[in-house]
Amino acid sequence: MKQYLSLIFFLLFSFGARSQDDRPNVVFVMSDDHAVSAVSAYNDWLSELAPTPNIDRIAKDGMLMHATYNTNSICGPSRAAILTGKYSHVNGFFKNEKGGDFDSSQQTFPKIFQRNGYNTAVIGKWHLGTAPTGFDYSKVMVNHGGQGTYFNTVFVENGKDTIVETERHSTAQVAYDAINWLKNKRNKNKPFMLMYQFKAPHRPWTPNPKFNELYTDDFPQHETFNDDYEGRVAASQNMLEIENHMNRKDLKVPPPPELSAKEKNQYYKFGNNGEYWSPSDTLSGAALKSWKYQRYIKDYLRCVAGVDEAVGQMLDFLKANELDENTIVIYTSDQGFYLGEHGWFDKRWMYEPSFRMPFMIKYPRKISPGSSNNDLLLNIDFGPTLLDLAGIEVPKDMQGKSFKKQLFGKRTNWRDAIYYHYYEYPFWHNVQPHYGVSTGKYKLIHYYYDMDEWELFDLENDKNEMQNLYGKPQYSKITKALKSKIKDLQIQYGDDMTLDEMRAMTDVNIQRSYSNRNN
Ligand code: SGN
Ligand code: CA
Repeated sequence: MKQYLSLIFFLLFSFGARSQDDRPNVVFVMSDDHAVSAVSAYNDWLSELAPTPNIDRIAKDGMLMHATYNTNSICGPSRAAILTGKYSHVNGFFKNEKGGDFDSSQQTFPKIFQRNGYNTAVIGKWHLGTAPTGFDYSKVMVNHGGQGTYFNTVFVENGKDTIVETERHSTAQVAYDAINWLKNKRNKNKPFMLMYQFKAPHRPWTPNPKFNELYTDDFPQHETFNDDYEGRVAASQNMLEIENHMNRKDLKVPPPPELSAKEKNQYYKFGNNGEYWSPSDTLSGAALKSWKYQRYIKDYLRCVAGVDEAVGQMLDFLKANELDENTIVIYTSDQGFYLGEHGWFDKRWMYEPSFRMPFMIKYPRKISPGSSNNDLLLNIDFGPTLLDLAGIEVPKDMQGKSFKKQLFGKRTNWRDAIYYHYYEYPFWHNVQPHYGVSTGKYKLIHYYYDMDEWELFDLENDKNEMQNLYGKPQYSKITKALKSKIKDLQIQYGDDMTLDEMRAMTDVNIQRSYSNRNN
């Protein structure tokens, strides 16, 4: 009898294991600050000049999402929102600076994958303070305040061993480690869920030297490059102008050789707060602004070229190892970025270039190649969607929604508006805390911290968001409707605090656990 029982258990177990083997693998690729306009699949204004053929292969083989947005457009907060499927005020990680560390004891989608028999790993940029949880393997950047550096990147492996990588540029290192995990470290009896996340193309935009000769010709400037911010008070108070807030490190201006380490640091930082500098006596005004822009955009796009190469290596690896048919591959970025739109670099604003994220996904078994979708998606939807694709139940308390139906080309009732809330102020870049709503056709933003300013944009007729229509009588009806939509969404997501309570979140002052900022 005992023998029979164990035979039955054996059979049950092996069938269980076999059905698990059929579940899709996941490779979630995320870069840092990669704007939609710098992903050529989107056919945006930089596409022809700076193609990303490998990243675009994901869209060609799968679906390109045209309207994916962020709930809070900076690094840690976006990553926390992705992991938890929840807005910042719910997952507790609402700013990078002095907002404390991510509460890693809470529910995240990788933990749920792991609990359901997946082998899980995270490699690369993490930037959440606490060590990753929910991963069987982790190797994340810890130096420069958790940002990591482009060279001599310091990683912590599995929460304990510190490794300084001196051989490769950080992009090449992360790509190498990701493929190495798939090849040599994962448990091949289980489906896998791998997240690998580049530092590139984050500030200070230091490319792998092998790309230094790429882009010799100058790039055009965006049509809003010389924006004067008329009618947009918060925007006029920014500190992220290419002309006025880029420092010498950003633009790779070598310091005089006699400087001490401390002086060198000061030299490089010069410019952050609007201090005037020029690399030569003859360069000033519009010519200086244009020189800074060219240095910036070329280095940024060279960093993107490194990411593109790395993505190609992963796609080739999956194919060569017959893993591509049953593996979901996603490419996204933690948020968008300004590449000279409004004269800016950086992110944070609810304006399109930073609010919007690239997102494409391939899953040859289930998603039609060359397909696309225009529904309003949020970063908090990624976790629910991946769980749903893997046949795992999505917890009710996740605020994002699965968009599996869209991926399979099915019609579905979907949200008609998306809600946004940004908190970090004034450091870095002096972006006023704000919340708002977008329907894809109209956007209403409220800047509330130490001003009371509203902005309304007609996105169909003013895609660059230059004309603030708030207060114009012919828009009073739509403004009223959008304000009530904001109320509804604030109640739905539990963000219905008083303005004072919201301001208090901006004022929170809890040091991050990383102290190593100067590497
Ligand atoms: C660094 C950058 C800022 C940037 C933040 C946040 N300064 O502090 O320009 O806004 O990161 O970026 S730097 O001189 O240190 O590069 S995020 O991607 O982590 O949100
Ligand atoms: Ca970022």
